[in-house]
Amino acid sequence: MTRHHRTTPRLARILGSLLLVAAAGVLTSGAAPAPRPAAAGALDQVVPAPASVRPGGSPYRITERTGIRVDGSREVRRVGEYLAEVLRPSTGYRLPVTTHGGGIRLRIAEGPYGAEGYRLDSGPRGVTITAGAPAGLFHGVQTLRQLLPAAVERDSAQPGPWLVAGGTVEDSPRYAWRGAMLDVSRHFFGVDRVKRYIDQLALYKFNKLHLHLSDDQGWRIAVDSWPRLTTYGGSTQVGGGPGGFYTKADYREIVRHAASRHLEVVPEIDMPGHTNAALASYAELNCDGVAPPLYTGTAVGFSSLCVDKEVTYDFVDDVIRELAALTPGRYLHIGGDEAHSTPHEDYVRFMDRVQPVVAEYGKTVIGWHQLTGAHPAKGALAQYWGLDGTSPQEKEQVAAAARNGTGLILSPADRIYLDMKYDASTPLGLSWAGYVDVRRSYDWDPGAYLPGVPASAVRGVEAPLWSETLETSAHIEYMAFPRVAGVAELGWSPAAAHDWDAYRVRLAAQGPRWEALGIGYHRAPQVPWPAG
Ligand code: TNX
Repeated sequence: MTRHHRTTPRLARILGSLLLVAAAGVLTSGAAPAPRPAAAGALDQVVPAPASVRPGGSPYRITERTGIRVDGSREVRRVGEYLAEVLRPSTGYRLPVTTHGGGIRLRIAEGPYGAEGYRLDSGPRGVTITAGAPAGLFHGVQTLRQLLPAAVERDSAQPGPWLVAGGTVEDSPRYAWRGAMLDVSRHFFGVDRVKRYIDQLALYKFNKLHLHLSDDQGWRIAVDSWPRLTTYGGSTQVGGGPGGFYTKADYREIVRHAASRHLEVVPEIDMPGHTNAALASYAELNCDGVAPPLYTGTAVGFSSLCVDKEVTYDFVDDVIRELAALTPGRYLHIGGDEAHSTPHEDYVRFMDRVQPVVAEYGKTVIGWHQLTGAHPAKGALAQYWGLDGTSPQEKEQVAAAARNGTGLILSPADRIYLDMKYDASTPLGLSWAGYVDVRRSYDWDPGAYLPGVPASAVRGVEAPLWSETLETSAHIEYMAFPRVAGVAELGWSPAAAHDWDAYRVRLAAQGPRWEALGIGYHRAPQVPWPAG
């Protein structure tokens, strides 16, 4: 891994000012600026691109006298503490979080911010982030991080100087749903690995973490009323390793950590297909009463819950009740994809019975887009994972549901499946949806993607990361970075900001940040990364 050269503080100060002068001369629209070393982040180098940026005025300099001022509320103070935790190790400053004084200020106020927007004002006297709610302050803090030099992300003292370019950012998201999905079933990822990914997603203003908690290869969440789901059904994974599962305490810890990063956890129990781990754990769930063996391969579409048996619905009720009780968020994902061994009429009957159970426990249904072939419940969301080559009939089925009120989350497999290989030389991942290079993952418009879908039906985007070939955090990061940043921009930035040539330059400036954070990203040749 490359590290930055250490410059003397004085030289760095001069270099920093020169860069700021250069940055101030760059307009936010028009021709892409030439790549330059990303020492200090300029106002126009943020990912995802803010809705509006007005560079100008002198920078603010964080010093040993800087404090972080918050208003009274606990949630605002938490955002302040989070910012302090980011800044303290690299700056070496105390950065007290207090309700008086100056420097960096986080304030809640009425204004045009919405649930997640913010305004950031930076000048010689300080930086103020204003928002209507703590989530907006948190997203503003992510912008502030990118306005500081990449070395701010290191976990040991760095020379600085810590300049924040002068100007104003006014920002709010295009979509309310900006998700990432992690498949913890095919290979199990423990609590610390999930937290690490959450922290990385927070950098780019994601607000949903969808966990794929069950599949043929493993059941990963404790259900007290059906204990063998985890003790047996969670005991292996793809390739035959030991697997694993989350206790309820583990899961609460993930939910708590995600909430501290303003992400909502969306749990998925996939059904009626993708259920071999459950069927192997309880013989009575099988139509023939015989439990199949555990499965450690990577085929799909061979398992189904028994739609005709009452015990199936007792099981589903128990699972949904216990999972809903663990879920402060609004949504519960019931899968519904690739139910190839469930006859269509059975699939429809099953979904007709199961969706009301989700509502009964106070949650809103999400299903993979095959749910639109049944009767999506009122208010349900469908997650589209088709590709360019998906048949017009299937696309129209989804579009008709959207016109009928079903909201859509877009996860096109040949665009933002992060488990697809970048190209033929990618050592990890799959390629059933083709190769997905960085440009392909970024260069499409969610608002105009599916024909016949009203723009208002599109709730946002979500990048799934299926884990058939992925076992470690390093694997997750190599596949997610840099593409996940592009998904963040599709979800957050206004359509008018979309421009591959400008984006690839902004993206390149993230490389040194990822190096500072220890994220082993793919140095895709389409991006002009600064020399490492
Ligand atoms: C399709 S996408 C699947 C998953 C696989 C994935 C691999 C979806 C809803 N089903 O079961 O893991 O492809 O890319």
